[in-house]
Amino acid sequence: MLIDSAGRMQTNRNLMDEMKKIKRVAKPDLTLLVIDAVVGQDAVNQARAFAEAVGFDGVILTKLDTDARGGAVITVAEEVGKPIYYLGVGQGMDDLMPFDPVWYANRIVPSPE
Ligand SMILES: Nc1nc2c(ncn2[C@@H]2O[C@H](COP(=O)(O)OP(=O)(O)OP(=O)(O)O)[C@@H](O)[C@H]2O)c(=O)[nH]1
Ligand SMILES: [Mg+2]
Repeated sequence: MLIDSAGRMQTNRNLMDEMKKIKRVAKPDLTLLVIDAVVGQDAVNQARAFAEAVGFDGVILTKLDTDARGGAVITVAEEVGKPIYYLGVGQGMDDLMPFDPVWYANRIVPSPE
């Protein structure tokens, strides 16, 4: 079963408390934080706040089909120490791809070929 919470700002204390309760009650096997690549470096603040308040096992990074490169997840991976599970590359059902580090590295720093 997949539980999709409504989105929330990490600065909204009531909604973060609600998220803690969802996790406490639902006892999920896996908790994924969805980060929109368009938010830039704020991804790091989001991840820190969610790690502290709720805890998560990994990240889905969306909107890599846009101009955003999502480089902040490198800081997230280093600081919070959680893997990236999927990359969002479009608006369709099939546009979640399993994280491929080589594809992602090329997306950030394009190789000559
Ligand atoms: N281009 C592109 N659009 C995306 C991607 N992921 C989501 N979107 C679009 O972004 C918009 C918001 O996506 P949602 O999945 O509703 O975002 P959300 O974070 O669940 O939003 P709330 O539930 O309202 O907090 C929709 O129009 C999606 O189609 C992506 O990887 N690429
Ligand atoms: Mg949603």
